[in-house]
Amino acid sequence: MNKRKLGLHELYGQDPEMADDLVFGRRCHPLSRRGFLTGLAKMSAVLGATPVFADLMPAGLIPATLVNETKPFRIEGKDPGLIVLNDRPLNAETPPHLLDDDVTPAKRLFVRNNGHPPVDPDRRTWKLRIEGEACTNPQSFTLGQLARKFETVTYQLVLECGGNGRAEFHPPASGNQWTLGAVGCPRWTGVRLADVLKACGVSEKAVYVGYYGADTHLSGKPGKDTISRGVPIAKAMRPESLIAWSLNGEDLPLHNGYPLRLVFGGWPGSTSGKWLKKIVIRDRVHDGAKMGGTAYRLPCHPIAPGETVPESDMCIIEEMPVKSLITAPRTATLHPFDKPLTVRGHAWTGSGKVDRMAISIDFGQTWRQIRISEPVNRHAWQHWEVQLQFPQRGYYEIWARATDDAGHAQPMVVPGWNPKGYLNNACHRIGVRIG
Ligand SMILES: Nc1nc2c(c(=O)[nH]1)N[C@H]1C(S)=C(S)[C@@H](COP(=O)(O)O)O[C@H]1N2
Ligand SMILES: [Mo]
Repeated sequence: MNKRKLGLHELYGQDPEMADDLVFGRRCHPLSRRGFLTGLAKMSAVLGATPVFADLMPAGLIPATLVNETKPFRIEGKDPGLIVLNDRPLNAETPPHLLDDDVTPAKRLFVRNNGHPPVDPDRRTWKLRIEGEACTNPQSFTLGQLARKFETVTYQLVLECGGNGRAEFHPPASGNQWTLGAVGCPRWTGVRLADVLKACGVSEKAVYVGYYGADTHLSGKPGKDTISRGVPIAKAMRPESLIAWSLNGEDLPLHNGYPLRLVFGGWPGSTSGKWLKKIVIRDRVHDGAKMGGTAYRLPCHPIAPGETVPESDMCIIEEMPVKSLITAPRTATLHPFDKPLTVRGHAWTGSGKVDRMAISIDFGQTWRQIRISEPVNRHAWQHWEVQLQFPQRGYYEIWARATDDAGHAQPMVVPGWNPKGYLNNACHRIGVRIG
């Protein structure tokens, strides 16, 4: 069953949980009954006994006793409503109605892992190393040293995967089929990357910073990086570019990088290295894993859908484009005609800020301009809310469109096809029945 082909009218009158599953494709996904099992200890705990021939068990095989498990799939510390797109590595997105909070709770922040997180990392002994060709005074820091030597700062920053919205591209792009929920905006606490880099000596040759994390490659090969990306030195030096150890005042969740990570608000999430072990100050564009080829790069010039692009014509993604989400009501809501409907959500952009927000209930024929809040700081998402009255009973779609301060508006249709399906910032739309 393809969730995108499912008419919304088919969902009304269903048990809301069932409707939710259909809309978000949970029941349609082949992984829906899989267990997320890493390591013998965890598997034993789930099964209630140690599998005796565990080392003969094919990787990725779901223990038969769990195959008919009907309990929802759970990720430790995460909301059971997250949609698991892949369990090896773990990738899970947050449906829009669970992104309604102004500040995204840790349990509702999506997870995008390229490999396996480190096993039981310890924040007390964790060390971060700063070095590289353009670093004149290489040093290592514990978390305690970072906190003592540098000013602690907190910013609310949007983290969005470059591939968010990939599921809508045609021809399809390979990779996790993110729909809308590979985004969140929690409050991050840590130190400024700039302060740490300056203490370690940034030479005039500095062009880029790259990161290395402690996660392990799916192949199990030691020393093989899962991902090692970075940002140009100018972005690294911005005051909101962070080395963070805390999310909403708590330790980072394991899957979101515990105990230490980078956060570059407004840039592809892939720049925000998790389980951060090392930063290199480079005298050239960083050339770590997933910096080349089609990874996190776009054709430098527009192309036709499906066209192949020579590597030399691919450019690294920098700022993320303007985008918005409708977080209330959830799609497929039934609402009484005589009561105004509260519609709300967020809008954000990787550069500048969002300065116009518009809503349509007539498939884009007319747009109503609505108020949008100021961001609490640069790269925080902004909020909007409106009460809608409908002309008569019936089915409507609510469309939302944000425009940034440079005049870029969200497109109504999926924009610029590219080989890996990045940067889909098409307008979000929901269906409601007013009855
Ligand atoms: N070490 C490491 N850092 C990483 C990744 C990873 O797999 N390993 N994934 C990146 C990608 S592609 C994204 S979108 C964000 C996701 O952050 P989150 O899982 O905390 O939401 O982390 C980035 N940092
Ligand atoms: Mo990502």
